[in-house]
Amino acid sequence: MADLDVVVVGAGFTGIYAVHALRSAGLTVRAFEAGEGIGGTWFWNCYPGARCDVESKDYSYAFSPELEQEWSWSERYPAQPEILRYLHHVADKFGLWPDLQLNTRVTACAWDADTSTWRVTTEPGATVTARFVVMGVGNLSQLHVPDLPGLDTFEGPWYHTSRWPKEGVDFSGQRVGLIGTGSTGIQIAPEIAAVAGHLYVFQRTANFAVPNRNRPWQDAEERAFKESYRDYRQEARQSILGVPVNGTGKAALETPADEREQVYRERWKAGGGMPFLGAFTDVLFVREANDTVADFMRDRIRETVADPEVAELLCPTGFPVGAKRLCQSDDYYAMFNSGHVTLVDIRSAPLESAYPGGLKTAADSYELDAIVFATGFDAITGPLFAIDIRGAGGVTLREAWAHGPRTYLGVAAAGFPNMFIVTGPGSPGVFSNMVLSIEQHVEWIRDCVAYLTSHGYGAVEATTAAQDEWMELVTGIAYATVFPLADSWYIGANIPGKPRVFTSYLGGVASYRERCDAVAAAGYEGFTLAPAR
Ligand code: N01
Repeated sequence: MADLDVVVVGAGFTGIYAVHALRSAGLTVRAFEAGEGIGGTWFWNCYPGARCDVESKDYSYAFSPELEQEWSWSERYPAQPEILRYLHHVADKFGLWPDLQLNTRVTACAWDADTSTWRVTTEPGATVTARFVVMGVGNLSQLHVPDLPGLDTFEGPWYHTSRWPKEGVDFSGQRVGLIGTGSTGIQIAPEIAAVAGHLYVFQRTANFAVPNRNRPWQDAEERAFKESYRDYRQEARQSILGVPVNGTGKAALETPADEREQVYRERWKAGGGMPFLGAFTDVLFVREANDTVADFMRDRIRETVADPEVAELLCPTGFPVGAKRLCQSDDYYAMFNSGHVTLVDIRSAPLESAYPGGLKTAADSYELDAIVFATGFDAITGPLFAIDIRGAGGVTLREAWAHGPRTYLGVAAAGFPNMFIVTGPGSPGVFSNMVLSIEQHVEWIRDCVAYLTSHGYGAVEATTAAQDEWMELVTGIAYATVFPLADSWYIGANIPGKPRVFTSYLGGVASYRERCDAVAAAGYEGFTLAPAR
């Protein structure tokens, strides 16, 4: 008999809700969390400026109307400390702490076919058995520090944004080098610039950023969304991205240029990325339509940045808007108008090495007191591969996915019975409001486990045929869009040697939910169910 019904790996938004949902279904469950606190991505990414780019009214659990009503978000886009406070509140309210085990990294999971259980090993070597494992490891938890020659000789401190010191860092008056201009780099740069003596931003690829227009919620706004929360959540479930977006319903290429410009201007004024991506029906499917957004955004950069050469360097080219995560900032571009901020183009003169006093590019040397890496993550598969997962016949997940991840519905993988992945490859995951997708996955997994238990089954495994069919669908949809047209982490392009495959389901959260529900209603079609031993 297994020690537990379910082991959950991670105590972020997934692990916290999984413990609550599975426990409420009468299962014994424990979440193991490597960090010394709960919160997952919001625990680790505590760098200055860390803030969610999905509105707080959306980026929150929907499972409890009471929670929804009692919690007050202070701002439109929640900052990292507030999200962490919210998650603590959830853990307190639902009494989850006894089943959230912190400071415990899961290092290995091995399937035992004789007993239909997983043997889960945690650092420093304790083991526990469970009927099921739920991977709530997140998509962006395995950080990436580029292999930079000489970094060990650098005499100052260096930091990765995803392991920011909890006590903070004082950059007052210092010369700071920031490498990376993705969502993270764009968020942290103005915060560093506000105190540093000089900030050097090392940019390899310019990125699109739209204004946040962050602000406190007005009482009347909060009252309004709380009054209609049930309907609003339902609307979110029926959307594409998991957030209701007010699109025009028209194609950009069939809209007169002045009308299109007006739509973009309104959205620029209102702030937020999703309204841009959802403004017209063809923006994410037709490159020429996407170019109309890109041109508009490049014009805003040129309008904001005083030095025309710097402005041109900051103008993204070569990939569609949204194909790399659309960044949000109210002050990133304007920051380059300060005399103490320098944009260093490492596309034309690559970063070569660190030396005791700073960083060296092919063109110049930069004397620095500190270096900040905002260089992202070995995304999606990285956090799963960090665990030695061995399924049927001892095959590792790494071996099974050597040419890229393969799943059925994003939640299960052939060869790995009784293992569920939350917001993994093959799901809408990173292309959706994560909290909404997490709740949908966790509830589907809870219902699946309940079904197996009540029908006398002990094991569930995706068939290879169902998995192949699903991945073909996922790939077919993805390559009909502009998303695979960028060298992004979505496609694995940011990690040298990683297979370049696009594995997110882009059909939208509504159709995805429908399919998952249909599979369940048909007695878990596409899965092999084995009797309990
Ligand atoms: O990471 P990234 P991130 N030499 O991979 C550069 C979420 N998020 O942490 O583009 C020099 O996007 C790299 O350059 P290039 C969100 O989903 C959300 O910023 O590869 N540069 C790029 O500029 C996001 O997409 C929020 O040429 C190197 C940067 O580092 C995801 O997290 C906030 C390099 C990495 O950008 C990841 O964002 C923050 C090298 N060797 C994050 N290697 C919000 O909700 C990499 N780079 C607002």
